[in-house]
Amino acid sequence: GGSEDQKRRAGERAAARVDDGAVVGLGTGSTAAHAIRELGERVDAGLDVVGVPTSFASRELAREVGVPLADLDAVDGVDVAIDGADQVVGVHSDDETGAASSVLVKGGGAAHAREKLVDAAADAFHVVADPSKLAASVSVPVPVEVLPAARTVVADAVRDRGGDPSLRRADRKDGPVVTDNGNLVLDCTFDAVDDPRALATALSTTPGVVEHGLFVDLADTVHVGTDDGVDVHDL
Ligand code: DER
Repeated sequence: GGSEDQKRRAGERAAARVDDGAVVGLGTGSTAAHAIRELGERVDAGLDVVGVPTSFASRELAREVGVPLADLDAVDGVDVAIDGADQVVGVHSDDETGAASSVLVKGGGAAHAREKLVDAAADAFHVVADPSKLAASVSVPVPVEVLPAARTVVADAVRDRGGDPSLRRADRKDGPVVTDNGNLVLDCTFDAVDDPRALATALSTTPGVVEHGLFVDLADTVHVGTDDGVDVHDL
């Protein structure tokens, strides 16, 4: 993975562009956490923002650093969302002319259901990442949040599409990870994802799937933190 300094540069740059008076979607994960901390600093300096958290974790951090909060159903739209990713497919940090990607893999933190809700609701969605997240194709497991009762039938459907599903186990709890929404997560490995949009549609239309980690055509930019600064790519 990338360095903490790279993640911090990306998160802080995205937070720096937030306008006064904005409603900001607060992403989940260690890179987005840097953006939330920077927003806390800016609030201390007088910035007027309202954050819409995407997880218990991002809500907790926002409260800790003093970013005012509101639920999605209490605001009139989201101006900008800042969130991390497990993979950003197709963007080459050293190739300005590369075809911009519009496929992310998210869900490393099992927060992708509310992340996708808030990220998609935002007028602008900025991904924050380090270079290790950039890839030419989907090459990490695709997290799929499922209703607990649907675990086996969704696993069968994933296998039917050539995927290898594994129930995400908890580290310091017996049994599986349970999401903020009370559901389970199948991490689905695919040998090759030639058509991410088709896979996304297939997963979305599988009964029992609450949300999957393929974010297609949602992100507007990716801020890639490097050792020298931040590369910003339009998507
Ligand atoms: O769970 C998520 O979607 C997170 O954004 C994750 O994908 C990125 O987490 P990281 O910034 O800690 O790598």
